[in-house]
Amino acid sequence: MKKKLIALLMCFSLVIAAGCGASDTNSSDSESSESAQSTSANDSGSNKLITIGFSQVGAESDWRVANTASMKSALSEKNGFKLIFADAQQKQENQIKAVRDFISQDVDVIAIAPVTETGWETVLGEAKDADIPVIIVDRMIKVSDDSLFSCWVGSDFQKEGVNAAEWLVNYMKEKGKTDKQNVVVLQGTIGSSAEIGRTKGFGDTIKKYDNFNILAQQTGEFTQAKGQEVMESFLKQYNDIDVVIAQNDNMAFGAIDALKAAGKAPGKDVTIVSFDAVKAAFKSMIAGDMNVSVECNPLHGPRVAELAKKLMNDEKVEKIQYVDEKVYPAEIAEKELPNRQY
Ligand code: GYE
Repeated sequence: MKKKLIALLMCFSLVIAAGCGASDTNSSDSESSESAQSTSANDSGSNKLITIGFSQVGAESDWRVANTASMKSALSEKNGFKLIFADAQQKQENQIKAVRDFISQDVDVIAIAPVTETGWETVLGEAKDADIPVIIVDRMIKVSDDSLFSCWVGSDFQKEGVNAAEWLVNYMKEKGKTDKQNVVVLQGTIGSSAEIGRTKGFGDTIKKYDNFNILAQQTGEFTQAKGQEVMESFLKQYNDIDVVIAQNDNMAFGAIDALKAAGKAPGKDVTIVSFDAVKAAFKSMIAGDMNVSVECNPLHGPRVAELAKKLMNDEKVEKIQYVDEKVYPAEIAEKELPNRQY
């Protein structure tokens, strides 16, 4: 908070200087009190925008687009922010450049939705030296020193993975399918917490059940095109796939297209389990192509705005905040679609 202390001292000396000027010259009383007033208005922060640099992952999925929209609308001028937005096109090196840019522009706060968990120490050390608080959004980071970021808000990805596995086990039980179920997993960006948590949560849970067998897992980079491509290659390698776990809805849409092109019926011959629960997934469930989507909430904008304001006011913030999420199976998709916000 060194930076804020300096700013406070500067404002304080300005107020004193304005006061001294008035008594020295004994003139233009109203003028000096006016300037002192406008200084104190800035002091209270009432009309000063908080400049926030936000390094976003990219625009790889419906989830990401909804997350960007939420951040942009919450971090608006109307709400007291000047947002500098940088799209990293799914590359961490672009994020590191963006953060350095934010530091050189001397922003008040930095927000990062990190592509991967590791590799942040150096640049966050630079932000810390510049006394700029850092809010991590969505995916997590792995750093040895917790003081390199102020707080984090996002999802419990491992729990999402566990929820997906438990849903699948119950679904097969209810269908009376006790024979061996062959599973393929379309993973997200390797090294991102969304991928790490979902892979671990699903894998650790499903291995407790003898009738499930993970045939293969491979990354589809969280995009529809790559999801389709990887599914096509799985279909060439294996002719007995019973279940597809797609670590986001967009990869599931790609996999559904690949299955249909191969003459299979997704949602029926092959069970489709997905993550995010974006509107298009509800439509896919209503069409009978997808069986379930495990919710992942992208609407972090208002939470980040609140955290940024608190940090600027030197208020205490919770270090780690998880958002609540549900599981949406196809049976309730029609009823739930009108309530979905993204
Ligand atoms: O599931 C996926 C996006 O990090 C939670 O990133 C996010 C994931 C989300 O590309 O659709």
